[in-house]
Amino acid sequence: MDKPVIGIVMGSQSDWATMKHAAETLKSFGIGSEAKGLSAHRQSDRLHAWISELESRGFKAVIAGAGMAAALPGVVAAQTRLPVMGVPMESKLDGLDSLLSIAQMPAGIPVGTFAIGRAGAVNAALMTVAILALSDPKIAAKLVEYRANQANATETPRDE
Ligand code: RP5
Repeated sequence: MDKPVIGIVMGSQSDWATMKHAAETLKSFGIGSEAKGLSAHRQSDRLHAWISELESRGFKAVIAGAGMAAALPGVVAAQTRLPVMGVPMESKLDGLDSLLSIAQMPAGIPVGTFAIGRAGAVNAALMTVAILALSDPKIAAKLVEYRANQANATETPRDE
């Protein structure tokens, strides 16, 4: 596994059950990630310290997951020029609270916002894979292979 190039940050330990799917997806492509639990509300100083070093450490993107009043992805995006993928957690209002908190960013500071829960964590990781694939032919080839395997696996329904 190469050195981490994708940051994965979440607002709580309770988010890891969802966010681990982003880490596992990146790992399946041989892409290293660094996971941190750093709440925008509870650990704002530590969060700032972590974000402020990402670019100089060679990171390429950040996946940020949070629930409820999910400020974290926007707060991360405000402090880095790296692309930020936001993953809404399933939470008190079935995740709609998280989804709207992450998606409704004012113009100027974008957060790419994904589906609620596991699907969002997987797709956020796949989006970062696609970004890395733009400048890495090996990752691009793996992404093509992943898509082909997915298509083959879906064609013949089976018991799981
Ligand atoms: C958010 O509040 C976290 O991202 C989490 O999804 C939610 C609840 O946090 P806990 O009370 O489980 O720590 O900040």
